[in-house]
Amino acid sequence: MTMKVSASVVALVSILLMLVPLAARADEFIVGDDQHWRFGLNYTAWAYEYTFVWNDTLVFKYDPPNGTNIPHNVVLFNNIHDYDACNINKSTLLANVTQGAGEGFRIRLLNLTPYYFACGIHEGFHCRNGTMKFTVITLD
Ligand SMILES: [Cu+2]
Repeated sequence: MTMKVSASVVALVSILLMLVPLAARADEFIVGDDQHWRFGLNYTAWAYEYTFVWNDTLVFKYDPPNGTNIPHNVVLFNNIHDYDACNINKSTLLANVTQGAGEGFRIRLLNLTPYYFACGIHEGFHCRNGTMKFTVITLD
């Protein structure tokens, strides 16, 4: 009996220890690093440089419209087909042109299915011609 309890405790502690690194991690990534969210940066290449795990946070930073800059937003596609084709009319708006200001627009990665991000400005022009699109696969 004593041996059985001890074995159970050891097993439980082992499981908890395995969970600790995941529970403890909640890294933040500024999309595009110091380049932020802008027309022309290759965000697919940017995303390849990192490994994203459950509960990490992406931060999209971009200036609100001020009369001279190029505004951006953040959209999410449901599937790779609409992502590949930059079908903005099939996407969901996550953050409008003003929400990237200040601390930026933040999204926690809580889905283990792929995320298909893009900028939806000018009916997909930024997505198609500005390489403002990237996929994130979140590991658990
Ligand atoms: Cu844009």
